Amino acid sequence: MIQMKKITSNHILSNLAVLMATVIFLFGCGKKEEAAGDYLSVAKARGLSPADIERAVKTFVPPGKTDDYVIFASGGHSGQMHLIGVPSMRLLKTIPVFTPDSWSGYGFGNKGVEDMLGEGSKNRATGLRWGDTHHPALSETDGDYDGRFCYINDRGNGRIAMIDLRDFKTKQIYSIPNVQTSHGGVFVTPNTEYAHISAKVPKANAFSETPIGVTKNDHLTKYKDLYRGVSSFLKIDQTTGRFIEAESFQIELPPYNQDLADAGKDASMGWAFINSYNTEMAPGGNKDGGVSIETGASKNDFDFMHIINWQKAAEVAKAGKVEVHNGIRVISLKTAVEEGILYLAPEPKSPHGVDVCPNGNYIVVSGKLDPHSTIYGMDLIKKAIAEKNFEGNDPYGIPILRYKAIVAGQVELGAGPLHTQFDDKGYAYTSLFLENAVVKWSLGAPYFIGDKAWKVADKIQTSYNIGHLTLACGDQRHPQGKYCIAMNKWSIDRHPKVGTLLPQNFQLIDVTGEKMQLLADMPIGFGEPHYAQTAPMKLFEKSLQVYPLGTDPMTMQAAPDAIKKAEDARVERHGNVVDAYVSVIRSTFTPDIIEVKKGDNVRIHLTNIEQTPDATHGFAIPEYNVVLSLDAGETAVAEFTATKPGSFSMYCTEFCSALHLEMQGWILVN
Ligand code: K7E
Ligand code: CUA
Repeated sequence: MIQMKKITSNHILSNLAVLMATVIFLFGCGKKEEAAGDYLSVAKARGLSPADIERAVKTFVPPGKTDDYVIFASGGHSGQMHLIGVPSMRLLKTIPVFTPDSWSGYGFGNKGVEDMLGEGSKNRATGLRWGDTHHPALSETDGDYDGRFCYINDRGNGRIAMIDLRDFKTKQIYSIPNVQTSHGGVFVTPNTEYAHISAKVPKANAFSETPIGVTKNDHLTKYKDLYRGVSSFLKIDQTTGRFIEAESFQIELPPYNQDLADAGKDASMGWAFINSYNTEMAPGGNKDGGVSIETGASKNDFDFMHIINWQKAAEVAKAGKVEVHNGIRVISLKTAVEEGILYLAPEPKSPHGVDVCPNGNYIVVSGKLDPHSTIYGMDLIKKAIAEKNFEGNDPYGIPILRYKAIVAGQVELGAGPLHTQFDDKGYAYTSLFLENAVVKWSLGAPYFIGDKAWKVADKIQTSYNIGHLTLACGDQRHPQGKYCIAMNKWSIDRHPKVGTLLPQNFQLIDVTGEKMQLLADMPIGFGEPHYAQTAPMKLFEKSLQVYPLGTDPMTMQAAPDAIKKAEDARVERHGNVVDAYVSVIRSTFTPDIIEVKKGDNVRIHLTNIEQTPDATHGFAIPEYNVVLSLDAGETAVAEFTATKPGSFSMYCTEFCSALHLEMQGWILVN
């Protein structure tokens, strides 16, 4: 045994030597400072195998260099979005979306942000300060990411936010009318005409203008009549990225649980696809003479994919064939059926992911309870619609397309297929939740022909319980392949023991070769990501580094209350409102004493008058729950009511300069 071990380690070392010689030959023989022998001894001392060294070389980003791609990862019920570099798998930044964040001064007295968070709680029972981000959708032009905006939903509260990628800040939270919760139904149409979001759990009395109580008896017996889902197409302002409610519309849907969704492109341009489960409409009631939702929702062998012609729906809405409910135009189920906007396709039991392939013809549906993925052809769907090749209607009169007529292929992938993305070579990659694996498989024509089509090509283990996966541009019209990131729910033994709440685990996989290769693990100790999109870093090269002096990030316009120089700083009193106009620059607030009276409404208009990238200052007032962050050139208002008398030492929270500690002042409340 000992002899064996020795041979093996010698073998590894000689392999190492060959690999390192290659590395040195390829990359750096001219540089004397780094000697080859050092790599070998370091590798040996750290117990690294040749494969480890290859991994290191493939993922290492040298100091001062940047990554090639950036992952826009949802943060789950942290409510945030996380940006992660690829291939280094380093966290670049967390963007606060639905949940306050004190580092960026988000939700702690910044009036613009507070107003937005308040607007984002419209029609909700209380002011919301959390969200459950699941599905980001980067804006697109011609079906490819264009780097302008990113939309992301709040699965918990039926909301959607817009992140402006000029400065990577959240600018709008829209509380969607007639929707209580939303899940995966988030995408943008190929030219960002609309951001789509559908309901997840149907809402009782969805379209009533005033809240109506629901009795348990009604819930259990009238579920089918009382509840409705919706599909929302939210019109996007192409300049600001904001939702335009007046030009948006919804389509009434049956009370199924609408789940993931995707937009058609190319062959399926103008169409949208939404999976659903619980088409049994089980209302729960396991202690009230009924069965649990889990049991009731798994009864039928088939659920329904909703197939929506959104371009036609937009025309129908424009023609005024709508009802307005809670400020938004709604196309009724009846109209949707009459106008040929809405069809159903049977899909095997409890599906989850629906993903449209790059040329738009294949729609891949995967279900947790079926080891197959079912692939629908858009050509076949269009033909079946034209020929009225229906199996019948659902209880709401929606035509059900004949299953056999629209399925282009079925591939046995493994246990628990969930989500699918694509590369640039005609392969699809599907996450297998129950099997802890990513499976790579070939699409049909024109990608692969004859018996090369619809075949499993490779499989790689992941650790553990993979949910989504993301490839470079893996859901756009022109995917780039290269990397696949497995987004695993559990990490168990993969990371150091840091308590009972464990990080999630991202795994970077090289997909350039025939066989997939695991490159790196990344603990995600800051949320539970669901979906993510991976975009080229290049798209964001032109993002702002400094705001033009006096910019209000909420409007991206010059703020009327911004001051441009310290000489203009002043304090004005209007009744019991105090307006202080304060300049902020290394390392002084001017004025540095603001005197107010108890009970005053205090508005401090702060302008960071710096024009140097990274010259961010903070502004915090102890005891008043105020902390703002002001990037170079930014204007913001800190607003609070001076309820407590005393002298409060305000200070800058960012270590901005040698005299940062001196960057302080006083709020005197008398
Ligand atoms: Cu599968 Cu919300 Cu996209 Cu989680 S969802 S995994
Ligand atoms: Cu400004 Cu520290």
